Amino acid sequence: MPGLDEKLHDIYDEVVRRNAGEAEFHQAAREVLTSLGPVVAKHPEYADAAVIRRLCEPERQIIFRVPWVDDAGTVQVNRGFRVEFNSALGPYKGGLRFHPSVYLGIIKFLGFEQIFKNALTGLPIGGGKGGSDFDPKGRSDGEIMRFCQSFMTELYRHIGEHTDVPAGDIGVGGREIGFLFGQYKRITNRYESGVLTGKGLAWGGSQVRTEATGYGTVFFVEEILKTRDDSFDGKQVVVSGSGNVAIYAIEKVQQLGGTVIACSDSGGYVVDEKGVDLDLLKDLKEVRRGRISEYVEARGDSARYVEGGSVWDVPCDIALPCATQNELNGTDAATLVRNGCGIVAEGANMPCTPEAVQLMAEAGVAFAPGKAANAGGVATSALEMQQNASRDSWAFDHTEQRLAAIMRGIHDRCVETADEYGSPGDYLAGANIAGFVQVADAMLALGVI
Ligand code: NDP
Ligand code: 2IT
Repeated sequence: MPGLDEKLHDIYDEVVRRNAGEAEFHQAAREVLTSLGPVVAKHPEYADAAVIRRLCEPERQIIFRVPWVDDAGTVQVNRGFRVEFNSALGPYKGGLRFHPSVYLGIIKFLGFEQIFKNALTGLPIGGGKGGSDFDPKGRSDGEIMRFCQSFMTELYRHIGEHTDVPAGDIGVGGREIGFLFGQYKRITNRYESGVLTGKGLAWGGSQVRTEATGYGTVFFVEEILKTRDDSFDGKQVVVSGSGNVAIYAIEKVQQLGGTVIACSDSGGYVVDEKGVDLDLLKDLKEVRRGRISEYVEARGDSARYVEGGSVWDVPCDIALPCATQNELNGTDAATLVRNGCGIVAEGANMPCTPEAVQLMAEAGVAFAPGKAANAGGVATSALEMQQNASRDSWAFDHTEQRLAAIMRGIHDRCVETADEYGSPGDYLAGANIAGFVQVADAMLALGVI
């Protein structure tokens, strides 16, 4: 990655100073700023209106106490967050993450990424993110429900279909969205479907939302392959994680003729040379909420489990990091390059470290950054909002075609923007610049607010 020019460096220094200790936010901000040199050179009006400095400061940050009672009768106290980062293009939109590692810096990095990602979808949504340091692992359904109810008892006053529309992320899926929506409905006495996305199909959810992030990432890779007159047919793919994004990335790779030979969770990874058994994986992760190590017991001989270690040690043509931030480092990238991997697409948010990104660029690996490659999830959330607003629900095929068209559009916009700003083939520059310019132009039009 090229360095920052002087003006952008000053902005980065200010971000670091004003957000002390928030390493992930610094990293996300730096990654975008690094792409903006040619943009500020061409458009001095952005600097004059302090657009970048305003973009780096969230419009609103909410931090609150979440008290709840566990099954043993003990009072637990967690911390809740919602960072409403930018509403130039529409209501704040972005997921909620429940994971013990959550603190303000994680939510800020995710909210910042979300601004540009949401702009790239071409749909009218601003950027935000929220969550809690609550750890759902090992908790009963009753504990999850009481936690969600307490979380919403504070959050409800800050959100709304025209204000801020949360959805899922790590640790938040259909079950949690149900409990959150139920509490919102009860407190407000409104059946306001558009206040949350990722709802169940029976109560305002959209077809394809569950699948959308993973499918969208694979559609994006399909577009990269098409530029090389290639396809998924016969490709060996490694996917990290085994949650929502990973499972539906695996499903779409298999539908398109590729073979996923490894996936993981935070305990370790499995290698299955015959290809991952998706029915088994779904039952293990979506129904039983078990550990990936149990996959091997059920699968038998074709699979092996490696505790700890790095799933990126498994040779592949295409790598899809779909677990969490900074899960693919410089060493992993070097291993992937050595093993002949040609495409890395981020299903997760910021899974590749800056060292990994640089190494891949130098080695000519096509790198699709998360804000482009995983935008299918939030795009389909925006389609869910459209259906809620018109009290309609669309068929699966129609919705999937919309998703595929959106991913094609994002791909092409990245390519065209990278060309226009002198970095042909650089999806990272293309995504950062295209997302930035759209938000920056809206901010200019709206005045200094
Ligand atoms: P899930 O909670 O469904 O799954 C997360 C997966 O990643 C699990 O396999 C989990 O393993 C693993 N994981 C989580 N944290 C860590 C960690 N610290 N170290 C190692 N492994 C970890 O979440 P999602 O699939 O929804 O999200 C995955 C990624 O995709 C995140 O980066 C998220 O921000 C991003 N994303 C999600 C979207 C969505 O629509 N859900 C949309 C766009 C991006 P374990 O169970 O052992 O913790
Ligand atoms: O990171 C993301 O884009 C998400 N977790 C999905 C956000 C959403 O509002 O659907």
